[in-house]
Amino acid sequence: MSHILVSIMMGSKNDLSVMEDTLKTFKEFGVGYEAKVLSAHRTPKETVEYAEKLKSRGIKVVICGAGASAALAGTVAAHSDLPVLGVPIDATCFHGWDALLSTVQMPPGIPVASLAVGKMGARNAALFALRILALQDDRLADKLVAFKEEQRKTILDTKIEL
Ligand code: RP5
Repeated sequence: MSHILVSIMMGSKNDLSVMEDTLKTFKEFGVGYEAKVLSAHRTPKETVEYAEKLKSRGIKVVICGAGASAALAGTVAAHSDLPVLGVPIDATCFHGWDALLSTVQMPPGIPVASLAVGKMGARNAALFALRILALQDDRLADKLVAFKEEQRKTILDTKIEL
């Protein structure tokens, strides 16, 4: 795989069943990533240390998936200047509402771009990050155009038979 440009963080190994769609999308597009389990609440010191080093290591975008009182994306955004995308995960009796509000409702000054709850958000977080990277990578931009066209054709070719 190519040079690591993206960091995919998650608050628990249990988030991988959702976040795997993010990893798979980068694989599909041949973009290098690393995946890391770190928790804003359970490993606060290590999370900050990791976030602070991301930019100097050449990482361009960070994606954070977390459930419950999801502070991971906000914490990483506070300790890094990189674009941070948050994926709220359904991990409690509130079915992701708690994580969505924790992720999306950042105080002005520390931006986090929140995606949809769950697998839709995990997939779109990767596609959004790819669009950011494609601003400086024409080959990747071409791949995204081809992907969109393929998606369009799949919808138009769909036959409904009863
Ligand atoms: C969050 O708490 C994690 O992101 C996870 O979604 C949720 C529950 O974690 P586990 O108890 O399943 O490890 O920090």
